[in-house]
Amino acid sequence: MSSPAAPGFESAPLEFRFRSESEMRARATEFWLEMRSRRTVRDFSPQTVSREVIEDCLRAAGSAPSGANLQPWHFAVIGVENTALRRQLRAAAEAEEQEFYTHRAPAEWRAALAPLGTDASKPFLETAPWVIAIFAAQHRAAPDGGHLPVYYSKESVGIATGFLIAALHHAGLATLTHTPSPMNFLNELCRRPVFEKPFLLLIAGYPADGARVPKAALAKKSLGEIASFL
Ligand code: IYR
Repeated sequence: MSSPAAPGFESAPLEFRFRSESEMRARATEFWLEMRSRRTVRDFSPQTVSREVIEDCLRAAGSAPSGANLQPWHFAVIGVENTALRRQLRAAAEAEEQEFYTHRAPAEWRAALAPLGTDASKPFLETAPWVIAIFAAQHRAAPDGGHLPVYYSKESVGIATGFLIAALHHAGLATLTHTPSPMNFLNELCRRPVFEKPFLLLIAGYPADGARVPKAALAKKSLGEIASFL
């Protein structure tokens, strides 16, 4: 059965590959195990990673679903060769983070972060091969020069970011989701309009030799804790 296209709009045939139950189960397990092996890494190697890899991962991110398919995301990619911008980025992020860790973060937030060993020092912003600043548009340009709304911007950009993290991991890279707060400085540094709200910074590259992860980060809730079948 095919559903009718909305009147006045064209449709295209759905490309969907049906898989056997056993193939589906094997693939679901394989993907879970692959995703489970992802770790947030805080120590990056300066080893370079080709732009082509990052481009395909960004294409994967751009394939995400979004409210009314308006794709309200922008990925500002800053290569390691852009040393001046990287230096500015690090200085601005560390200034905010210094404030955060010493004053702004409430005690219980600091306590929640303590086992992860994060601090205001962000050397990876200068040394990791790729830094991707992700922006969420709050509206879009109208043909008359005014503004039109976008829908579910945060949800859409969150989904696309999840795709990007999964794609980078699948490609064989380590990532770090970094959230300097507030991160308004990113608009100016990345030359993005003010109606695009910084969403997060994603750092990608190889882990440094001997990189370690906090044991606390390995503890993931069980299926019974995160899901209920009603
Ligand atoms: N924004 C700070 C602090 C931080 C917050 C959360 I929530 C983390 O999971 C990790 C760190 C930073 O990025 O260091």
